[in-house]
Amino acid sequence: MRFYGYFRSSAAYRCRIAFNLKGIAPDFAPVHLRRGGGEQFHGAYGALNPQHLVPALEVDGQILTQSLAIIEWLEETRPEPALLPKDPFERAHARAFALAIAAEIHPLNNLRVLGYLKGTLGHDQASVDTWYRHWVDEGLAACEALATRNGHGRFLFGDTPGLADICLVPQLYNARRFHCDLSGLPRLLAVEAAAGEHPAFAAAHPDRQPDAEP
Ligand SMILES: N[C@@H](CCC(=O)N[C@@H](CS)C(=O)NCC(=O)O)C(=O)O
Repeated sequence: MRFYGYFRSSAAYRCRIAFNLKGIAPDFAPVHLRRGGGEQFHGAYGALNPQHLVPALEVDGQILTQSLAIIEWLEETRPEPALLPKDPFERAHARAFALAIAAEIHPLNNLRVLGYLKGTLGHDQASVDTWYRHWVDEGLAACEALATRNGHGRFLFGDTPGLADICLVPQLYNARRFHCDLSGLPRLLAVEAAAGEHPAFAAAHPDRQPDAEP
């Protein structure tokens, strides 16, 4: 099993947490998203993932892409420990929370989107940062409300970590890098603190990856 990722990619970070929670350690193949115009576009990886995004997982002759699809595949092939609650309503809430991040916040602030705003449309860095923070602020405020209304326990949906927490922690890491104001998110920050004490989350942190850079 070979995992293609980049230390700062939050989508790859999600998968690393899931691998750690499931107790598996795939070989790691770094894909540098900035070097030489981005290794995601060229050479072997450019051909491996037609979307030119990380992560990807090579397993049993298959190439899996999209972090949530990779995590669902993991869940289906290695059900323990479970990453989704047992109750169908809770599962729907956990999936909705994960999608609120992975399908709503993250795509608007991806590297290629920020690059297009700055390079092609000619916005300056301050405008790009404003764009970034706008979608994070709005998106995380909604996540805080969802977590408060539907969640419970030490983690988002219970006392053990799951899919929603896996999406939350990397998004908060990104938000901090861009100096977003997180002060109105007490529930999310409490869950992040709980995750910080969990070895699966700690070991997945970008700073602890073999391709980490200052
Ligand atoms: N929805 C995809 C998003 C993947 C994605 O956007 N990856 C980013 C890094 S977090 C990337 O490879 N960006 C490269 C680029 O924008 O050129 C997933 O969840 O896997």
